[in-house]
Amino acid sequence: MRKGPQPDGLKRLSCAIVCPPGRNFFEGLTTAGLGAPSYERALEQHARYCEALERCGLTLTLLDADPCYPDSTFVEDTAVIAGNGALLCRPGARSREGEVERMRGVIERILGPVHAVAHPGTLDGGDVCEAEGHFLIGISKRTNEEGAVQLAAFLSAGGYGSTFVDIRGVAGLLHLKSGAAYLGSGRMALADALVNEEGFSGFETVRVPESEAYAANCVRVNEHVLLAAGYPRMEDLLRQAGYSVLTLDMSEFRKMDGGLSCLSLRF
Ligand code: CIR
Repeated sequence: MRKGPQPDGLKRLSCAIVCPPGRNFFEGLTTAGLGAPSYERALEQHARYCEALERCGLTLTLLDADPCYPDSTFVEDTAVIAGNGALLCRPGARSREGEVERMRGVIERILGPVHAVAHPGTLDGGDVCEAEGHFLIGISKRTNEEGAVQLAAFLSAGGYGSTFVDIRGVAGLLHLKSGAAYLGSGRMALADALVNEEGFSGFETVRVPESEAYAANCVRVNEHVLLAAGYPRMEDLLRQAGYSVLTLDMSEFRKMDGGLSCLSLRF
């Protein structure tokens, strides 16, 4: 594995949109079976997450918690931002559909007019993994083929290529990025469930230890990689590969099927 992979061609990120969990966060969707999250601990973990993004050099737009949508802290699912602008998603879960309307206003204030996925397409941002100008798009229980095609067309208009990765038959993955993270320099952190997927064949792989599959949802942000705390083998792998790793306690978000990437929209 090559060492010292900074800054390695990745586009520099400067902004992130974040939204803290609301008091009814525990009413969101989950399959984790890990019990109800503590609101106080989730708030604390979210605050540490925001600090970490700031340490990576990002300026944050911090939204108010939205009690109408208990999953709205997972802002990543509401939009895809590329060099040619933003595409509002159309979440695959009905209870999350309304989250995008507020995001439209927020993103338009920062980036100007946005495009939007239209019926019958569905798209969750968690299914979109950017690897230096090429986008891997997961077809999942949340993102359908029509949504993926609409995203691919939007990206193509901006000069970006894309590849579809069908994860509907892959057990245990809510979104593509539940099992994959682009680390820069052509290198992808991949959960076992995805290592044989054709779409990832061109990448050097950091294979996430099977017992630490949740750690696959790490996030490269400028000079650092954010990693969930409590996954020592993955942490060692990343440090040995030369990355500066910031670990963050994600226990309460994991209870709601959420990971590090979903808590922010970065651009
Ligand atoms: C959901 O089921 O939609 C939320 N409870 C979790 C969303 C996590 N988002 C992501 O992985 N991008």
